[in-house]
Amino acid sequence: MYFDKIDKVKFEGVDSTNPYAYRYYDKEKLVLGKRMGDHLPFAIAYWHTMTNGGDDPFGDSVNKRNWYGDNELDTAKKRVDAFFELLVKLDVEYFCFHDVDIAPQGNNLQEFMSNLDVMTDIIKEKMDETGIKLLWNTANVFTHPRFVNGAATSPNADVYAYSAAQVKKGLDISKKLNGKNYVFWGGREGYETLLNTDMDLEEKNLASFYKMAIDYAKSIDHLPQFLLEPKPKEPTKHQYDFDAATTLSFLQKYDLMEYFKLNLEANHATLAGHTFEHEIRVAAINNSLGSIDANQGDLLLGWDVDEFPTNVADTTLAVYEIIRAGGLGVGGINFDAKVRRSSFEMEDLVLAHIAGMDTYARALLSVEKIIEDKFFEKILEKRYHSYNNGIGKKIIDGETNILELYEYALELNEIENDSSHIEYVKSKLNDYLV
Ligand code: XUL
Ligand code: CO
Repeated sequence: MYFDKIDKVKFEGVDSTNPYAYRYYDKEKLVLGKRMGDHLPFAIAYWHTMTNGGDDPFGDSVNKRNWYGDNELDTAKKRVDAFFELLVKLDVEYFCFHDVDIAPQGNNLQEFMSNLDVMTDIIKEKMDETGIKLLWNTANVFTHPRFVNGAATSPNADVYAYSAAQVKKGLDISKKLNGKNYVFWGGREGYETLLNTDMDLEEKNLASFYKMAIDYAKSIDHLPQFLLEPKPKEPTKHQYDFDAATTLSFLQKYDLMEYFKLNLEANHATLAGHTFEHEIRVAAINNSLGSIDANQGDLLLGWDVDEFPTNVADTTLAVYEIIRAGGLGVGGINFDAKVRRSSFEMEDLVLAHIAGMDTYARALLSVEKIIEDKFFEKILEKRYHSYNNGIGKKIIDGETNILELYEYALELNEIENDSSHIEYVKSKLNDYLV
């Protein structure tokens, strides 16, 4: 036992004063015709929860963890035990990891690959024992110094090949652990200055990389839903997958839409100058909403702080988009979030996930009220009513042309618009928050 001070976390209702209980997350509760647990397929991120030391540019690691063993492999094995204990205690059904999170990298690629075999055998056993599933895995091709200039967009072909090898293994692992999705976050796929960058070559190489991954996945008879995770900056100044729209245009250009959906992250959206709900809507209207990385940024900080989500209003707007899009399909809600440096106790890992899960549960309950009340739906109907008949209907049906519109406009008197009453509309959201 690693979290020996913690019992299984249960739903105790809003009046509970037990910090180790869910006050809103009630897995079995029916919401909008579906179990809350099915609306909110939560996943825990291995990297933030198991390997993060709590260090920052000004300070050393602070996190108190009790899974350190005699050597790296021993620690890695203990981590798996602790991780599954946490998943079970929190009643979370999914998890996500990078290759480097779960196994020591050894002295060369061969050693890394065989460590991965050892560790995934152990993880598979735990999965079979608990019924916990792999939401997605990915290859970390950005931390090691060899990736200093990128991976699949590196100017160095050997780095490209090395990254491909990690992805090949990642897909083998996905098959072994029956992963539902496979993620590509373009860690250092971007650039600092055009003076030394062949953007066209780098983007073409990136597209070929994805095509090779698809071909390989098909060849091993395991094609998970591929996900690209947009992020505008950090670590590079210009990341190629800037935001949902940019990433979709890349996928369209290289004919990859069939295989990829998007993994959208709240803090990446805000770094791009968007809201999370904007990114989700852009994906949804392009049939590309795949999965989400749940976290939040800090308006006062301009980088990726990956806080656990605690803002109910913001989360409600995101969940509203997810529900309107028909849910996440085989995707899920991965807490790509880390405890703050001053939350260094083991128990903080539990409290942080409870906070995130209760925030999403409150958001879902708020969305239920929004949908049942139809207030915003009615606003939409009224706002676009000019397209229901007459010239508006012709525009929608593609049955007019610019000459007809010209003649039509000449006959118009001064046009009057309706006020949008934006303040009233926005403040109405507060009435639904749980
Ligand atoms: C980095 C980030 C990653 C990806 C997986 O900002 O979000 O953790 O989610 O590589
Ligand atoms: Co992420």
